[in-house]
Amino acid sequence: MGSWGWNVRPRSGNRPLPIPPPADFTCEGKVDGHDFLICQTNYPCTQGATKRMGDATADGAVNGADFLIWQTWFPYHTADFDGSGAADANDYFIWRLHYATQTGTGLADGDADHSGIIDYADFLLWLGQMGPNYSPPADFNGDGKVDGADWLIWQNNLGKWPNGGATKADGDANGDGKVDGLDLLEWQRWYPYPPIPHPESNGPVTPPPHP
Ligand SMILES: [Ca+2]
Ligand SMILES: [Ca+2]
Ligand SMILES: [Ca+2]
Ligand SMILES: [Ca+2]
Repeated sequence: MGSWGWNVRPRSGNRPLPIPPPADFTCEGKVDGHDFLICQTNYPCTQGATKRMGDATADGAVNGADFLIWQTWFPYHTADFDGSGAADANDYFIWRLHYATQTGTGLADGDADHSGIIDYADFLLWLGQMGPNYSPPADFNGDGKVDGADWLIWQNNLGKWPNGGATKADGDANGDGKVDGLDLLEWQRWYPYPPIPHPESNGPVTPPPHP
């Protein structure tokens, strides 16, 4: 096992991939038809099988149980772009950076669906893994958006808790119990959220062939 605990922002280049789901036999961050084919090719196998051969249950066999696991996961595209072990806020900022600049292409740059382009579909996959009710740290009124209403909450409460005690609903985005300039910075980091979709036609195209 490697160390999955690193928490650094990624750079382009060599980076370990996120923890792959049990049915991701090719270990590239997605569960798709290619993984099914691997399972099918090696079925039936009663001993000595590995995950790369289609053994999702780690019992050394490739059998019906592995197909069921594949079914449970399919279709899956991880949105854990930084390899932290889970989709989280840092992954969102990785996606947004490359979405804005149109420079990334790989999973580590935010291409969750491996389409060869960083687009809004990748954001939706990330959001799906955060949960439909995800509320960013700067979403003070909890409506799932970071907008002017949240900014007003921050402004109205600025400086009211010099010794701590403020909550997210009061305008404390960074969890230090105060409402101050750091929380405004966090609001600015997120605003606007959800991100505004833009036409995808100006990005790098030519998606790689899918298995
Ligand atoms: Ca992550
Ligand atoms: Ca994509
Ligand atoms: Ca809000
Ligand atoms: Ca704060």
